[in-house]
Amino acid sequence: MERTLVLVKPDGVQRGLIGEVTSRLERRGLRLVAAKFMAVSRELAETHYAIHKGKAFYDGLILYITSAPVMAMVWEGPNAVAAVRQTMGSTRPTEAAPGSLRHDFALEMGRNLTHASDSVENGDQEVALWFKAGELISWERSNDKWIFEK
Ligand code: DAT
Ligand code: MG
Repeated sequence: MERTLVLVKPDGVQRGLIGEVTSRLERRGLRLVAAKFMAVSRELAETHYAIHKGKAFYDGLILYITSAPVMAMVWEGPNAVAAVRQTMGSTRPTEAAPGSLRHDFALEMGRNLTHASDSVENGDQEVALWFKAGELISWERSNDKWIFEK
């Protein structure tokens, strides 16, 4: 089953939107695999955002993600990566589709509430970076067959 890392970033936590994000992913039919409320070390932030090192917004991004706790989660389902990115909306909130989280709750790229893996490969890597194998729960939901075709 495809898995993706989701972070409710510090702004989402501070604004009391953990429930809103979680609720939308549950409602979509995705299945929760792991969750932890945590402070993000500078080292973890730098590894997670290594691809953006050297860009103009990098220092601000590291400060932002380490500034307050985040809610880190793993979600799974068919096409989980694409489904979660769609539910989050585009990186720039003013370009996010109406009804997406970033459209409904954000205005600026530097305060865009959530992170979601952008490919299946990155999803696997990010899940391994943020969670230990023993923290990932494989389980069956009673209504899975009404949401997952196979
Ligand atoms: P996403 O979070 O949608 O995957 P990304 O991986 O391209 O976007 O960038 C990571 C974060 O960095 C993004 O959520 C907000 C910030 N960011 C990206 N591009 C930016 C830019 N041009 N100016 C300011 N912040 C930016
Ligand atoms: Mg990204």
